[in-house]
Amino acid sequence: MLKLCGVRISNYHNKVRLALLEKGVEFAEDDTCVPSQDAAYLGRSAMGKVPFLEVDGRTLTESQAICEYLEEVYPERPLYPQDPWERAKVRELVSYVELVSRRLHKQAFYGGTLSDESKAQVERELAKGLTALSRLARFAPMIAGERLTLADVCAFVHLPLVATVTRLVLGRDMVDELLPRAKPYLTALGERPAFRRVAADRKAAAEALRKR
Ligand SMILES: N[C@@H](CCC(=O)N[C@@H](CS)C(=O)NCC(=O)O)C(=O)O
Repeated sequence: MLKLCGVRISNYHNKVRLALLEKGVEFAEDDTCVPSQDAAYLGRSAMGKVPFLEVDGRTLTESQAICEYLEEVYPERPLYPQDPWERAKVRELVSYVELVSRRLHKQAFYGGTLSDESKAQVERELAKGLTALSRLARFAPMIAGERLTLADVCAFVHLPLVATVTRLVLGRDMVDELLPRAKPYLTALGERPAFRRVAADRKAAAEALRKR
């Protein structure tokens, strides 16, 4: 039995959770695992991060590695196309923006301050990434074409977060400005049962955190 460990406010955790749900893979969950540098925790997650997947007593970290593993072991409801080129194009679509925007989290969520220079650099890189994404994204109706892929899963968990942090730190919603087609697409995606469920659970987890 698989067990997904992490927290439901994490976009990476939600990426794996959505992949599991959309693929129809049975899994257990421990949504109380918070990142930690304790030795015991590091034995389960070498970087001390979430999420990680427990598989028969072994653990696997890194959301992308986990999703690729799931794809190989549970190919029945694929989240990648068959064609190698199209598969690569799905991977390309998930590469451009999220990690860059993460550099804004320190100021957006953790009370830190970024220098104007750092902010300007992130803003420039994000503008490039979002513009590139707007060139490649098909929205037909899914981001890579007709069928749901892991790129949609990633878009759903990452793009709203990018929008939030750019609004909070840079004073502009860069997703709305540079990828305006994302909004109706994300709304439609959010109507799929698995996506609706993960979004509702993320909201509940965020509210619970605020009340603490
Ligand atoms: N590349 C990793 C990133 C995981 C990650 O950064 N998770 C965050 C929570 S959203 C975390 O555990 N942060 C704690 C830390 O950086 O120590 C993945 O894709 O799984």
